[in-house]
Amino acid sequence: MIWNKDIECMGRDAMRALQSERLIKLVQQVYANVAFYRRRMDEMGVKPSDIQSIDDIVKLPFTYKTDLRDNYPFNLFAVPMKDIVRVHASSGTTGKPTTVGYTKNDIENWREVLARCLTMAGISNEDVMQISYGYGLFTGGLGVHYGAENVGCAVIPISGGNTRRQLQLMSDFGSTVLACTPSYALHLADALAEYGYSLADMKLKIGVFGAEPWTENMRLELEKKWGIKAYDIYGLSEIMGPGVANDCEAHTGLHVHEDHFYPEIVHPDSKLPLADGTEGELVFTTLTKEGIPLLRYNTRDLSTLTRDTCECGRTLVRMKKITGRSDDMLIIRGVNLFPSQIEHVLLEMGETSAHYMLYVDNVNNLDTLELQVEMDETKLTDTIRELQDLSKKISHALNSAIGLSVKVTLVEPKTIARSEGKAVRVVDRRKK
Ligand code: DLL
Repeated sequence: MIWNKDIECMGRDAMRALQSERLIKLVQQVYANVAFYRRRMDEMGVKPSDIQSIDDIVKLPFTYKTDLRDNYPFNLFAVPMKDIVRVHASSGTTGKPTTVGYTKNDIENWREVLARCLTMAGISNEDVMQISYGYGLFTGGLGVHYGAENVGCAVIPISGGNTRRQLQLMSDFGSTVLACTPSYALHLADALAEYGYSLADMKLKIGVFGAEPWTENMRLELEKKWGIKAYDIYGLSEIMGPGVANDCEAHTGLHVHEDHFYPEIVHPDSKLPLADGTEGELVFTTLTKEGIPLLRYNTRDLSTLTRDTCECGRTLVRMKKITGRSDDMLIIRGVNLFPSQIEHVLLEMGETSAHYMLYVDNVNNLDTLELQVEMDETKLTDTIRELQDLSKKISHALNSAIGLSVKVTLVEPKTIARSEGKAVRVVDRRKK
């Protein structure tokens, strides 16, 4: 069991002292090693010596996803490549992903916070853990994997997809923990009977679900369907990956590992800090990260913070379950998708017009995408073969750009509704 009581139950003053010490060091480090931050701080007239305690964090510049894109791939790294031992990536707003790098210490800290999360969820070395988050550039699979090994679980690194095999191995190997997105967990539960299984064939006790927003009702539903205890794990690749926060058995918010990731809530428009209990954009500063340390990274996730001691005894600040986002990012089967990525692919191909509408549905608890796109007036054709070929070509290009399969339907010019204000390009028909 990894419960770092010294940190997780630390008194507020001691935690603030630790955060202050770490912030001072961090600011010196990024000012010296990251040209982007040096420039930003110079522009704002802030010197590293102006940062004397964690309260001074409000003097520092924010960082946005676009800053990672503009510094693609490695310009925000604060150490030379020889000190980087791993690279991960997630969706950017256009063609380029956002890339992050980890040093050995970063991986060690990640293993530690993840192990704390899993322990919070009651997982121990007695458990057999089926990790059905995707392995690869996405942080879900490998991130949870290292933490589960740290706790001493028997890890089954099955990765995502292939429902039949997921259920077969869950039954044969006696998995006691399932780690995947909540929507996939629901899909697997509903598929049990179809593949000839019942709950009696399974030993599942605990679910560690995250990577997409889900409600408390969905949590209760998953607990009922599987007969398990379900926990919420939160994180994002820019800050570390899964394991930034997790809920405990009280389910009254997710404990943020604030000795590594300092959270703030800011107003979505003014970007001014908001008091505990008020909803706004969640912002994190990485207090210990070496590879790609970030100052005040605006996640665009909406939440609130509370600093009361939890009934589990942990004093770590809690964030409420994410209620939504302040931008247009969609999460499809755990994969982040910006509508602008679709537009980017269409424009790059130049074979259709740029008028499109994306329909998001949920069929058997799996998200599906259909893209309707208007034909180019100058390239109209009635030949079915040509239409099919073009749809396939677009679908293929989208798949390789965004990693999701999209059904493409070509429609006649001027058939997609034009909007008078902001263009409406996405119709999300998934039930919330
Ligand atoms: O989704 C990391 C992760 C993997 C978290 C596995 C949990 C489990 P990204 O691909 O960078 O990283 O996407 C990060 O996903 O800003 C949120 O909008 C959303 N998100 C992640 N976890 C949760 C959660 C991973 N528990 C983005 N609840 C974040 C709600 C979540 N939204």
